[in-house]
Amino acid sequence: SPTGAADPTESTSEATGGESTPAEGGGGTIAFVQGVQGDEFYITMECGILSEAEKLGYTVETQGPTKFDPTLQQPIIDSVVASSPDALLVAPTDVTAMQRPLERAAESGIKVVLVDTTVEDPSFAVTGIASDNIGGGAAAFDAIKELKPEGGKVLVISTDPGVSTLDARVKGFEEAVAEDSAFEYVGVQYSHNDPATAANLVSAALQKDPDIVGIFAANLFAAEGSATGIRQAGATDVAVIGFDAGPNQVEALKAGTVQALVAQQPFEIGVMGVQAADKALKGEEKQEDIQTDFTIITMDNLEGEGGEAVYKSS
Ligand code: T6T
Repeated sequence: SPTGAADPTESTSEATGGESTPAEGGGGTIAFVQGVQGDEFYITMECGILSEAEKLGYTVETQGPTKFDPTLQQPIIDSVVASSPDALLVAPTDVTAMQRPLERAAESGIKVVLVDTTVEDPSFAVTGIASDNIGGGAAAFDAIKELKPEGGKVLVISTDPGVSTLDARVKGFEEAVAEDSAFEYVGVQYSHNDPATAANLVSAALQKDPDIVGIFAANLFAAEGSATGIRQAGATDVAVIGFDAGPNQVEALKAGTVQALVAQQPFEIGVMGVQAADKALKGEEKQEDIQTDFTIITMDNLEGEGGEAVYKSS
């Protein structure tokens, strides 16, 4: 659940493990602040962070807000600053609201690495590591086009404006639709990262425009809700393209409620985040931003290598 009701508010993982001696140059602490608790994307990222932290000898403390909401994330950042970790890996929940809190973290001497999302002016950060989100949005449109070559109306379900990744995906999708006169864009609706809201938005949109042929659900919870909305509306012929490929998304693909997934690389983002923090702590305070790849997954390549389906960002 995106509210993560069953999850503890904080989890601490001793990545170095009991008695082991920290690797040379490591031995410090890294705070990881997720966009939201209980999100398989950030859980997978945490696995990458823990794995690399163990290799490099860091201890990791993971926390996340119960909702994808800057008013809940800001106090977590403030308490992280008070606890003075060596580095902070963070997925900011809003480009504007999280700017000052994260700047303050950097000003206090913490090496800040932005993972997944970013803020308006990330110049205080060591680096930002994120998917090619514009490319992912464009690829989602290509997937709809492949499934619905005759064209028609298309809808986007996002979470909230101001989330850098989601805004980029929507932009990439919108630009691609605008170039194809066979398709008509009926707009973007915001679900506040809540699957039930996404389901209601999709049902209402299908009532208004029963001839919608495709929906781009721009993150995990948007996809979960969109699939439900389509089922409730009995509109089984609508193509749904989801972003992210957690276990539930793969199940939805197999069940046929979602036709394609844009899979990011959250584990790798976590690994690279720790490597960037480590390099910053060893003196490389400014590093190039890193753009990670994504893969379009359909039933055709789900079981295979997916070789030709890997989109390399240019
Ligand atoms: O899609 C990911 C992430 O990239 C985005 O910034 C927020 O939503 C997810 O965490 C999926 O729920």
